[in-house]
This record gives sequence, C-alpha cells and structure tokens, in this order.
Amino acid sequence: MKAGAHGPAALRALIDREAAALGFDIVRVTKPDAAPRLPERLDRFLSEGRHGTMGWLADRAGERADPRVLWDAVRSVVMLGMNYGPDESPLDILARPDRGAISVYARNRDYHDVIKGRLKILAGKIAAKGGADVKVFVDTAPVMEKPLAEAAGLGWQGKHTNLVSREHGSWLFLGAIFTTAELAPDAPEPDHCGSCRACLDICPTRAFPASYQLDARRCISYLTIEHAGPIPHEFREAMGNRIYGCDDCLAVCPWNKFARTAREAKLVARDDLREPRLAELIELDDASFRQKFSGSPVKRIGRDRFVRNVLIAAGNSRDPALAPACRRLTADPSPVVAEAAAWALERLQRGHPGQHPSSDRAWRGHLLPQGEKGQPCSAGDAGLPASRFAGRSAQSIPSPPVGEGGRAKRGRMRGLKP
Ligand code: B12
Ligand code: SF4
Ligand code: SF4
Repeated sequence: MKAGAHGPAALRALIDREAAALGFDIVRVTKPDAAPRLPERLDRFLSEGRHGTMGWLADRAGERADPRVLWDAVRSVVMLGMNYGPDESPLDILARPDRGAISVYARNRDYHDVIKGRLKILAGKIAAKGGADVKVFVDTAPVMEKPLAEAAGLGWQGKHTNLVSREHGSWLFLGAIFTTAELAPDAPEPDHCGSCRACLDICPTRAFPASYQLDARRCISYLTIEHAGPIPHEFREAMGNRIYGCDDCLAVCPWNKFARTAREAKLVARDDLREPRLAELIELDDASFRQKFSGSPVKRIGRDRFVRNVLIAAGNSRDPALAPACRRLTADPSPVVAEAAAWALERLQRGHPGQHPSSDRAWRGHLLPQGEKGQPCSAGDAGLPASRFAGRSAQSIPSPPVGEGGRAKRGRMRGLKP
C-alpha cells in the first residue's frame, strides 16, 4: 500500500459510507477469481449460439469470463446495486392491448448515466484514500456483473438468470469497481429459489431451455431491444403489447414481496411512459422519437426499431382504429417498419378470435413448458405470492420458496409499505 493510504478496514468503511451517500442500496466486495465456473458456462452459452446477434458478447469472451484477463492488476471487485423497484405491478399493463408496455428499467432515465457518474465519484475516493488504481464498469465493458454480484453476496442468480436479492427482489441495477486495493471479500449469497419455478413458467416465449439458463434469441427483451431485423414470426403474437424489454420473469418472483420502490427519482417511472397509447407511439418520426426519449435507454434503439415493436403490438391489439396508421407505414422508407406494418395491417383486417394473448391463460397454457410433475405450474400453484403487488399488506409476509423453510431471513416490514 502506498504511503498515507487507509488500511483495508478503514477503506471498506469509507466505501460503505460513500456508496450509501451516493444512493447505492447495497455494496459488497469479492475477489476477481471468485466465480471459477464462468469460462465454462459462458463458453457453453456462446457455443449454443444463445447470444443471437449480440456478437459483442463473444468478441472478448476471455476477458468477460475472468476479470484478471481484463485487468491483471485487479485485486478486489466492489459490486454495487441500485434499487429500481416499480410502484405498480409491471404485469398489469399487459392486459391493456391499446397501450404499449415499456419495461420498468426504461421508464425514465438511462441507468448507465445515473450510475456511471456515481461509480466514478466512489472510485475516485477509493483511489485517493486507498492509494489504489481503479476502473469502473456498468454494462460498458466485458464484465459479467451478475455472477460477480452473486460471489460478492449482493444476491443470487435466480432461475431467470438475473440477480435476486432477499431485500430488493429482482429490481437491482448492478455496477462494478475493479481496484488494486486488497479488500476482505464478503460471503457469497446462496441460492434461495428452492423448488419455485414461477419465472420459468410465466415466460411467454419459452426462453429458458433449463433453469438458470436463458436462450436470448427467444427473449422479448432481446427481440425488442437488441435484434435489428424483422422479429421472427413465431414470437410476434406472444409479444402481446411489450414494445421495449420484458419484465414478466422478474415481476413474478416471490422475493419481490420484500422490495421497496426506487429511492432515486431518476429511476421512478415518467407518467407518460407508464401506459403510453399505441395510437400516439405509432406516429413517431425520427425527430419526435428523439425528443420523447431523450435521456431514456429507449433512445438507443432508434425510431425504426421502436416503431417496428409498436406495430407488432398494434397487430396484436385487435383495435381497428390503428389500421389506417399501419396502412400508411407499409410505405415507410424503413424496410423493417414497412414489413411489420404489413403484418399488423393484415392481422387487424383479418381479425382473430380469442382473448388478448397476454391475458389469456388458455393461450398461455398452450405455450408454456410443463412443470416438474408434468403440470403447468406457477407461483400460485406453488403456494407462493405472485408478487408484492398481489395481496400486499403489512401482515402478509410471504413464505419463501419451498426448501427455504425457517432458514430464510425475512425481509424488512417497511418493504411492504406502499
Ligand atoms: C447480454 C445481456 C442481456 C441479454 C441476455 C441476458 C442474459 N441472461 O444473458 C438480453 C438482451 C436478453 C438481456 C435482457 C435483460 N437484461 Co440484461 N444484460 C446483459 C449483459 C450486458 C450481459 C449478461 C451476460 O453476461 N450474459 C451471458 C450469460 C452467459 O451470462 P449469465 O446470464 O450470467 O449466465 C449464467 C447462467 O446461465 C449460469 N448458468 C449456466 N448454466 C448453469 C447451470 C447451473 C446448474 C447453474 C446453477 C447456473 C448456470 O451461469 C452463467 C454465467 O454466470 C448484462 C450486463 C453485464 N455486463 O453483465 C445485462 C444485465 C444482466 N441485464 C439486466 C437487465 C435489467 C435485463 C432485463 C431485466 C431488461 C428488461 N426488463 O428487458 C432483461 C432480463 C432478461 C433475463 N431473463 O435475463 C441487468 C440485470 C440486473 C440484475 N439484477 O441481475 C444487467 C446486469 C445490467 C445491469 N448493469 O444492471 N440482457
Ligand atoms: S424477460 Fe420476458 S421473454 Fe425474456 S426470459 Fe423473462 S419472461 Fe421470458
Ligand atoms: S421466480 Fe422463483 S425460481 Fe425464479 S428467480 Fe424468483 S424464486 Fe427463483
């Protein structure tokens, strides 16, 4: 350690204090070699082609799978989480086919912008007080944030593959600071999924080939955000009205019962993005798209890809009032918009029987994989609460997933208050 630097314990105390002051909800430390199965698991994911067109996931796989390959001087990894818990159930809007569902993480400011500046401030303090070198990451480099966060004890990677926290449920953004400072690691968080499989069963596109594994090519988040071309027909109906990302597997997790709503105002939903009308979104041109989504992660995908998604939702809406806009967009200069418009128009003109796909249990049952005993199962079937928005009350503390028994530490009661 350099002269005048804080010792490890004092440095850790400073990190905890400053992280809280900067609005982070949780901070833990791990070692760069704490997730030894990463190379093998990332390799399998890539060799199965589950990353689809996200070639950047494969480009620097060696660095991604091992922080020491990315930066050989790293000695400790500080993992941070910021709660973005919603104040309403993200599943409710799926029953409103005239509206577009924008996933919770994208209903206000881009989390990269919100978190990165604060990580830099914290890293600056670590560098100054610890006499150490630092690098900050929030989804900006080949770093696998979820397994590192699990190793650090922020939570565990649930069967939906995202990090679940006993305190914050599925709603944590992650960020990382790599440092040359030697810090004592925290204990990893064990898996608390038990026999629950609610997230696997709710997925509208059957994107989980197995527990803890995602085939991104089938995931609506990938299809609506990362995928540039026409959306494969087999997923279009199942998308329902999801026009940017998807929260189903996150929202159904019973551990959300303990989550609180986001403290950070920039992560609380903008009113105009809670339940936007498809009739308005379908009219966006480049300029109005950029203006509406300035500062939002949605801006990243551009107007054409966004309107493509809106058109798929329009085609699923059964709302004939959207047909004239669809017809006009069949002549759009963007081929991906024109193709989606033709698909939507054809569906609106033809009409199709049954309920809206997102709310039709029978339709869902037809698509869902079977439960472990050959029956479709869900959080409700397992006797678990569907979410903190179902039956929320100060008295109702959910049972943890089967297998947790009395070992599970209860979340804080204040998490149950609106
Ligand atoms: C690529 C990516 C995506 C892709 C692929 C997602 C994926 N699961 O890989 C797509 C576009 C689909 C996506 C979607 C979403 N994403 Co994303 N995404 C990323 C990114 C950039 C990299 C993730 C990655 O490394 N994937 C590669 C795979 C191989 O890694 P993995 O998921 O950890 O896979 C593990 C498991 O499969 C496990 N495993 C494999 N086999 C087995 C077998 C057994 C027995 C076990 C136990 C485990 C196991 O080991 C693997 C390695 O750890 C990260 C940011 C980052 N740099 O880390 C954000 C990140 C994961 N995304 C995030 C979010 C919020 C989302 C969405 C919720 C957004 C939305 N609402 O639409 C969805 C969630 C979809 C889902 N169910 O995962 C957050 C998650 C926060 C959290 N609490 O976990 C991150 C961390 C961004 C951030 N900084 O906050 N995302
Ligand atoms: S985000 Fe949606 S589509 Fe993707 S895995 Fe989860 S439930 Fe399935
Ligand atoms: S829904 Fe159930 S299986 Fe999925 S992450 Fe949450 S506890 Fe685990």
